[in-house]
Amino acid sequence: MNGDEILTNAQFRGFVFSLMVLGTLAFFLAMSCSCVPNKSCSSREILHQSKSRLSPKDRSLCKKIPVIFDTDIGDDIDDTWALGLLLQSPELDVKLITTEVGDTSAKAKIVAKFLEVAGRTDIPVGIGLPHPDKGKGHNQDEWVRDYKLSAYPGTIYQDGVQALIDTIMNSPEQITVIAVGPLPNIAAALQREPRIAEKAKFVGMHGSVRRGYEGRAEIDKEYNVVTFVKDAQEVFTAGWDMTITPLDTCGIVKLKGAKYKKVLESKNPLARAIIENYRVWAKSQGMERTEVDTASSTLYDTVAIYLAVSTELVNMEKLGIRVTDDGYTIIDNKAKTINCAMEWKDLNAFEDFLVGRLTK
Ligand SMILES: [Ca+2]
Repeated sequence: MNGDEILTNAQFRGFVFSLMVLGTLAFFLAMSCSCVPNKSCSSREILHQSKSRLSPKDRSLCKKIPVIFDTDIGDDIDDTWALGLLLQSPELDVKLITTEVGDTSAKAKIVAKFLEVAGRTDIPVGIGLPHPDKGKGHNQDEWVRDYKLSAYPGTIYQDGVQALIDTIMNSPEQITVIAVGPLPNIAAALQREPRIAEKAKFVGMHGSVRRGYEGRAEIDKEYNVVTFVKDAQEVFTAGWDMTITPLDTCGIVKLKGAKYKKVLESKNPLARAIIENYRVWAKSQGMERTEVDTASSTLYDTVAIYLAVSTELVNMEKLGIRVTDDGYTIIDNKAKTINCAMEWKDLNAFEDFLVGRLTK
């Protein structure tokens, strides 16, 4: 071994050492970049989270969308499915849930008990405008018979409309209001504080644009619009950005066969709570037990939750939509432009998404 070789080996070791130092620095730099809070996720990352290369920690750091969920839960059962999907969607940061139409205090009990099952009593519940003329209770009374709203460990707002206004106005970020029922609360909030339309966007399950119930070729007066037409007209002409799933897309979502069975037999506490509620609701509707063992009812409201997360699986159209005095939602080029989910690109993939989330 001569002197030149010794020098060369020393230089080589120095070079390797430098590489190791640089590599270590690069590793820590990359780690710190991937852990920046509020980094945004692409819609593809959101949709295919189970297959995504994002680690669970990375996913939890994705920028969340602050939302308020306004629901007439306790009437049709699809709201309960939508609530399950909402709570299983890590992209959404639920700031408040408000109850719509009829006995809104009784309806708040379903929300509160469901949130307890989900371990999400950090979410406040706001009691919406009551309609005593619509009677007491709801179709899921049996599920909350022994539940006391006063026992909810989280916050209950007696004035849900004011809670909705305050949540929007005090938020540093734009709030997305996801509304899946008739719209008295939202219209009242717009009347009390019109500036909410500048600070929030709206995503709803409303209307029937080219198709009616169950994919019919004629349009229908859709329930959420026709039951409180004036309120729908106010919401549909407010200054906010609006996205809707009309019956055209949400009216044909139903789980059956293996997909339904996966939810029916899931041990996930939220899936179990959904099925328990479905059985109670089905009894109130005079349905046979075998129907609940076979398929879901139409899951309209779940599509509004999906639209707050992504629009990848639907064809969106920007259409002028006017709410007529008799409760239709017709295309009118002079009316406010609304983002409408008009057709499914891949309904099968949406059903997989829904089942995957509810049973994970
Ligand atoms: Ca609903």
